[in-house]
Amino acid sequence: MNETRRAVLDALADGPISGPALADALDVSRAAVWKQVEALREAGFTVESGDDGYRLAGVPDYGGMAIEYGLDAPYEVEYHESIDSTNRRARELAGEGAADVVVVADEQTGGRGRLDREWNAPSGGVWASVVLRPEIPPAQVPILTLAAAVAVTRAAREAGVEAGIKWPNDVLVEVGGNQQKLAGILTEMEGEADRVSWVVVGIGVNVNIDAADLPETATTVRELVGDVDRRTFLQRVLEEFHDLVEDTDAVLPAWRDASLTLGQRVRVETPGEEIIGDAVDVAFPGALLVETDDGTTRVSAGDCEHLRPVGED
Ligand code: BT5
Repeated sequence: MNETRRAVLDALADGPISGPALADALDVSRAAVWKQVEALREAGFTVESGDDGYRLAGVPDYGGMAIEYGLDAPYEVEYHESIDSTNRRARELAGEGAADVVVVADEQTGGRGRLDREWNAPSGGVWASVVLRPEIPPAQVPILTLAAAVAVTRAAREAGVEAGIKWPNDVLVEVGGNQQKLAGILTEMEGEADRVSWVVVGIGVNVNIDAADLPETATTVRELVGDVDRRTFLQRVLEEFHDLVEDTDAVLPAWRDASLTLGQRVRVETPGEEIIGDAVDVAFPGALLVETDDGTTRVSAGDCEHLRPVGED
């Protein structure tokens, strides 16, 4: 959102304020104020105009400006009602040099998971891809994926959903003895050996959606606690994510706190082999430490399955 628009919104929220007073405060013409007010109304904001001036009376449920408004993170939002994949679009923007932009869609028609798997993304979910240009080597990028999982878990818990993380990036909820998937993260990047050029962190959360519209292993916020304010939910995810990106030392302790994997017997399918053992810890930038019969193995990537808690027969 540009500076003027943000200033207009803030002034209207503190309103009522007259057109001339607003023009004076922002040092723009009255016609420019009028144009800004019209643009806000078109974006779904309710701007009342009375005898004493303009006043902000309502923010739209969702949409680019609505998500940016009140967002305590320095991201610009590009919003689509419908798009194939927010990650695909974010990669395109990243290639054009974008930074700190979040692509958000109400629905995705070609959402993707890891390893080119399909991701169901009907209307009502939170589908968002953050473009970052961090000054880190590619090998450290997994910490950003973990940060996203922590951010989603925190937002979910604030919404009353007892979510936890399965290594590395699945946000799950225990439903009737089964762990069902509430959210997934897909991180993509481009870079040289020593420095990334860009990173796209794609976050998909099943928010106001019927679980019946998703794979059997999925659950949704609607199913668990009823519909929530999707705008606030996404804002909280982005704010928590931004804080962790700025302070990556805080990621692993937070991840451990939210983890469902540590203390479990696990089977991890890696590209080369299958590892079975006890998940004992996570190490920077995101490796799982698994104690096997042959000692402790450090697993950097793979699909993890929880077998049973350590010590339980
Ligand atoms: C993931 O992959 O969990 C990463 C998902 C990332 C989605 C976001 S949405 C915004 C951005 N734009 C994109 O195009 N993608 C990102 P993975 O661990 O591979 O899990 C994929 C598997 O989860 C699928 O094979 C299904 O079994 C299952 N699945 C598909 N849709 C689901 C959903 N909505 N909820 C839960 N599980 C789902």
